[in-house]
Amino acid sequence: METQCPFCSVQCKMTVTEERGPAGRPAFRTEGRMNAASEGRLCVKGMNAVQHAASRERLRQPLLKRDGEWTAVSWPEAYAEIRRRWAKLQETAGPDAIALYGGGSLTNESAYLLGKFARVALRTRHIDYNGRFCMSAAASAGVKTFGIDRGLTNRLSDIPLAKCIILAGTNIAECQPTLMPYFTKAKENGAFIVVIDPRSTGTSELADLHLKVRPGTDAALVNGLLKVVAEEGLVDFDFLRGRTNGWEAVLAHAERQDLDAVSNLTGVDGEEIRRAALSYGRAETGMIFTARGVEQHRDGHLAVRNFLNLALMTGKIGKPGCGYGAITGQGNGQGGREHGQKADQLPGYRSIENEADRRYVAGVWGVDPDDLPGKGVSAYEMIERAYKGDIRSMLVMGSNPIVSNPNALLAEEAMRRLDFLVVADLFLSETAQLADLVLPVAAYLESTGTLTNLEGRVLLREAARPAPGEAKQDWQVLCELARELGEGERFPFRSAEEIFEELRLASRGGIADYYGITYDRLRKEEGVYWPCPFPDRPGPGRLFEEKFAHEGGRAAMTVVEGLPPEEEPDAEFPLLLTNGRVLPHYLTGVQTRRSPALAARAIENTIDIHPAAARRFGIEGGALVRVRSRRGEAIVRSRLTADIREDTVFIPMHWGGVQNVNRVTNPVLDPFCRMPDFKSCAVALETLA
Ligand SMILES: Nc1nc2c(c(=O)[nH]1)N[C@H]1C(S)=C(S)[C@@H](COP(=O)(O)OP(=O)(O)OC[C@H]3O[C@@H](n4cnc5c(=O)[nH]c(N)nc54)[C@H](O)[C@@H]3O)O[C@H]1N2
Ligand SMILES: Nc1nc2c(c(=O)[nH]1)N[C@H]1C(S)=C(S)[C@@H](COP(=O)(O)OP(=O)(O)OC[C@H]3O[C@@H](n4cnc5c(=O)[nH]c(N)nc54)[C@H](O)[C@@H]3O)O[C@H]1N2
Ligand code: SF4
Ligand SMILES: [Mo]
Repeated sequence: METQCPFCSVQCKMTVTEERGPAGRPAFRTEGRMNAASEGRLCVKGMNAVQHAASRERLRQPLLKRDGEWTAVSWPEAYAEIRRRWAKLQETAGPDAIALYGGGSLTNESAYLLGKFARVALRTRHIDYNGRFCMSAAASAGVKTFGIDRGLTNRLSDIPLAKCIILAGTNIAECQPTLMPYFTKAKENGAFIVVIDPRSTGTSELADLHLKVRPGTDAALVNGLLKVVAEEGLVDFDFLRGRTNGWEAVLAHAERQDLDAVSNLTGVDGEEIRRAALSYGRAETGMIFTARGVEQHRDGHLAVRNFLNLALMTGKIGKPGCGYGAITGQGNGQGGREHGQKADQLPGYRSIENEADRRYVAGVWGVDPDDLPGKGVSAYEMIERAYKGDIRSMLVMGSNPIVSNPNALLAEEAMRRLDFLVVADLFLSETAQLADLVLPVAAYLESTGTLTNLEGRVLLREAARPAPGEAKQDWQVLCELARELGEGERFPFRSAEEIFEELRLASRGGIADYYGITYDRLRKEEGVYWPCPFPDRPGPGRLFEEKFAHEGGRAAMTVVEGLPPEEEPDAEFPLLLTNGRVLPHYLTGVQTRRSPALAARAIENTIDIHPAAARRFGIEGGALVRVRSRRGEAIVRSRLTADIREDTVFIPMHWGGVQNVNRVTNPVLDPFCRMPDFKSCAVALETLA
């Protein structure tokens, strides 16, 4: 069976062979398959991805909760139940009482259809998705600075051409492992690698210079880098004058910075800031990559914009070996953010608040533009509205919100307060356990659709195996449900390809233009970069060679103030908590904890503590530790390691229940993009008696 790994944004291609194992049970062999991104490599998650897909815990039938007990029901019964419950709510509380919550693992077709379903079948403004927690800061920064949000401005094959690479808040060795050879190749070619991360990681092993930044202070750190670039005459004035707006103010602001103050705030030595700036500024070519370490903060949008200021200030973009990358997270983290799952978005990256955009998409959908609802609110704000009772029902498709939202205890209570919660999933996830109705859906091996990888390359993944039991594809559920609601006419699709044909039209002329891409083309060409307006021409591998995507062709620079973390440690909560990922697990762990080979590599959640901090707070290695913040507490096992800053602790995000780090995290939102401040909050530790 030819397929693609369901996990991260590299979307490694693979071949899975079904064999007969011991006692006649099916067994599987997985091998990497040649493709332009991973070049045939697979990481341990891809190697074992078949285990969860073939798990006996897969949902096989719709389940309805009656008096607290699950009862298997037929699909028609499930749809009828949804119709009854929703009709009543719409009548008594209005269309906005129903919300949809999507995900970045959905195919482009399902994500597109979910957006259409919200606006056309339900006419609710309430739709958003888990990518709000993932790509929103980098996405909004790309749109504001460049006029377009495509994660990588370059092909992966440009990486080995860069002579200096800055990896800020990105742990590629654990999160996109099959991309590591691009960076090792760059290093062999003489690249100088700067890693910015509060911890030593598999990625920082590549570094020539590691800036162990204090969590939440990246924007300030970049101001320090800009200061040195300005002082040392490393500014590319020709580039700034010819291709950007706003550079004068950014330069003046950089010149005013005090390197000692930056050093105090960020916890990075001034000399190291100088070395990093000189290495990048003097290098002939250079690339900057950011990921969630920089972005998941209350100032994530501006922190990314400051890195973009740095790239522009030195003219390092739009040329071979020069560019920027926001390393996309989920399998379809890129495509999932382009076609209307976002609260303010219509397909093709169009805006739901723009009259012309509304008219165009309404035309494709055959509805009156005035009937399209307005903009809704972000994922965490939908949770808050559910908590307050303004949202009364939710359909969750492809996410596990009670584990992945910040302030998870509130998220859980919000879900409990809903009148009617429907979850479409492969498994009885933590969120599904709270549902009134659970719908079984097909996994990656069993569903056809397109996914857009981190480079902005659209890939076709075809179904290789039937879904277990009565599980259906996500888009199929939406079409059938639309029919039940009397809206079938606008959801007549019999295949993913038919949906893609409509998506092509709906995205045509938009920023994320897929019009030139067809299934036939994808079968022949392996993948096509967007924007791709013409069926007979390739999409661009490298963006911004001549102009940026804003009207007038110039990039927009902006002054960024360096802020301290929102919650500075104090006597009651003396440490800064950050969090992230480990190699064998994926997101909330619903899938990887059900894969024996992956689960065995990390069976419980842990907290990394510096030995000096552990001494100070009387924590021994291997002890169960209660981690407390102003929101709540989690219980995890301690690991003493000098890899982390003394003032910082780190907890992975892959476990629910009392091990869930999000019981502790801070839900304050970035005002520009509504990204929560996941990655810094003040905590206290104590050993569990
Ligand atoms: N194994 C694995 N791979 C994955 C995933 C997974 O769950 N597991 N998830 C996928 C998804 S959806 C995503 S979004 C990506 C995420 O990919 P990444 O963003 O690379 O992953 P994280 O571990 O969340 O964070 C990256 C690094 O940021 C550091 N960091 C924490 N706080 C700060 C800070 O304030 N500043 C800086 N500069 N660094 C900081 C952390 O120590 C960590 O090493 O990975 C994708 N790949
Ligand atoms: N503290 C902290 N919290 C974080 C983060 C962090 O770094 N730190 N990172 C954030 C980020 S970047 C992300 S992306 C989110 C992710 O958070 P979630 O959206 O909660 O992530 P998953 O665990 O992938 O949940 C996906 C669910 O969908 C199911 N699923 C898988 N494939 C399909 C499919 O094709 N169709 C359907 N219907 N269901 C499917 C899975 O079984 C699983 O239950 O978490 C965010 N939360
Ligand atoms: S998790 Fe990512 S890097 Fe690993 S095999 Fe899957 S797609 Fe490739
Ligand atoms: Mo993500």
